[in-house]
Amino acid sequence: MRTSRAPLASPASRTARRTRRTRRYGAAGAAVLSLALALTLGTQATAVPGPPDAAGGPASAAPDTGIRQYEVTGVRGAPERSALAATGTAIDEVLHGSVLISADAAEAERLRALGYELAPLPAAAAGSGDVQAAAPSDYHTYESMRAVVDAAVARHPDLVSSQVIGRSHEGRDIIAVKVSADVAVDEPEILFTHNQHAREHLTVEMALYTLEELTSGYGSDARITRLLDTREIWLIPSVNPDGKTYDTESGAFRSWRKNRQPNAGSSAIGTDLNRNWDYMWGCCGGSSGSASSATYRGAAPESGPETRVVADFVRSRVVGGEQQITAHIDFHTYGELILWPYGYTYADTAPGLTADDRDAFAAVGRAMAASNGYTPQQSSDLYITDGSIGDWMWAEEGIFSYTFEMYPRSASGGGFYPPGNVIDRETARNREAVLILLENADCMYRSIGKEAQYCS
Ligand code: 0X9
Ligand code: ZN
Repeated sequence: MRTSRAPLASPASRTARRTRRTRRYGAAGAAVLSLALALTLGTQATAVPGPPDAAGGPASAAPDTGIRQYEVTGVRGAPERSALAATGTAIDEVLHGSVLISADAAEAERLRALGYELAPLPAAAAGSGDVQAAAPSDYHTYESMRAVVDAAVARHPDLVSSQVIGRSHEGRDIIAVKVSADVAVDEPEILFTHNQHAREHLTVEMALYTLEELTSGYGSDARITRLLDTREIWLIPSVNPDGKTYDTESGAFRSWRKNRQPNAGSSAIGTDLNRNWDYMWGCCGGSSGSASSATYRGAAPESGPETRVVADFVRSRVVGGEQQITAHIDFHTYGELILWPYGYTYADTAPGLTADDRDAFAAVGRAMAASNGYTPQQSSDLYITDGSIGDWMWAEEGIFSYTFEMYPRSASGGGFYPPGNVIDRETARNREAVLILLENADCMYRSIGKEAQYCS
C-alpha cells in the first residue's frame, strides 16, 4: 500500500520521458509553509446561518444548497485574491478590482464578518440579456456520457477503447478512453482530464467533442490521421461523476463543486479534488482545512477516491521507468484562460521548474491561446492554489500540464451554466489548441528551439 508523503518530505526522483532529467524538490521551504499557516484563517466546520440576502430579482441560488454568486469588491491583485482564497472561498471569476465567488448565506456572512464587502449578483447570471438560461438537460448526464463513449468504441473498435480505472466514492465507474491507431510503438501519450469540479459540465462536453473529432477525422483529416498514428490519447471525461450527478439530479442546478464524500466529524460533504493532489498539499494558503469550505483539501493527499484513481492511473503509465504521458490538459470552467504551473507559488521558476521548463510551458500555452482567444498565464497569477492537479502532474510526473478554464469569460455568459446552444461552438473553439498540444507532445522544448538539448 502506498503511504502518504508529507508535503515537504524527501525528494522523489522520476525521469521525464525523453528529457531524462531527474527533477528534485523538497527544499521549497519552511518559509512558505509558515507563511501559509499565517495566511490560512480558520473556517468554521459548522457554519452559523446568516441573515437572508435581500437580493432583488430571480436568484441564481439553488433551492437546496442555497449557493449563489456574489461580487466581492475591493479585491485587486493576486495577493489580495490569494488572501481571499486562503479563507477557504472558491473564486469563480476575476474582474478589475473585484472577484465573483459562489457562497451560501452562512459563508457570505462569515466573509462579511472578516471585513469583505459582498453584493449578491442581482439576478440569475444566465437567462438575462442575450443569454438564455441553461437547464440540466442541456448537458450529458454521467450515464449518457457513458453511452456516447460505448457507441464510439462500438463504431471504431480499432481506434477507441474504454477501461474502468477505478470507482468514485459512491461507486460510479471512472473511465479512461484511449484513442490511438496503435500503428507505431513507443508513442508519446497525452492525457485530457475533465470535470474535477462537479458543476463544470461544459468540460464533459469537451471530452465528447474531442472523442468525436478524433474518431471522425481519422482517415479523412490528414492531420488527425497522422496524430492518431503517432500518439496515444487518453480522455477521462468525468473525474467527479458523483458531484456531476448531484449537481443536476434534482432537475435544478445546485452549484456543487466538490466530490460527495462525507467528512469525519462534520456534517459537511465533499473534498475539492483540485486541492487534494499530493504535491505541496496544503502548503501555502491555497486550500482550506475546513470540511465546510468549497476548497476543502481533504484529510490527506489523495484522500478523495477520485483523486487517487486518476493519480494511480497516471502512475501506471510509467513504463520502464519512464512516464509515457508527456502532456496534459485539465479542463475546467470558466474564465477563458490557459494556466500552467506552479499554482502554489508566485515564483516563475521553483524547485523542479527551470527557466527552460517555464519558457516551454509559456510558448506552447501562448500558441494554444492564440488559437482560441483565451488568456495565457501562470496559474498563480490568478490566485494561489495548493494541491492542484497541474503542480502534481509536473513536479511528480514530469508531465507538461495545463489547466483550461473554458467559456464563458464572465458570468454574463452564463457562468458555470452556459446554455446548450453554445456547446458546439465552445467545444470546437478548442479544436486547434488540442491539436497543437498533441503535435508538441513529442518534444515540448521544440517550442523554445531546444529540441537538440532536451529531446535527442
Ligand atoms: O480553483 C481552481 O481549482 C480552478 N478554477 S475553478 O474556477 N475551475 O475552480 C483554477 C486552478 C488554477 N490554479 C491556480 N489558480 N493556482
Ligand atoms: Zn474547476
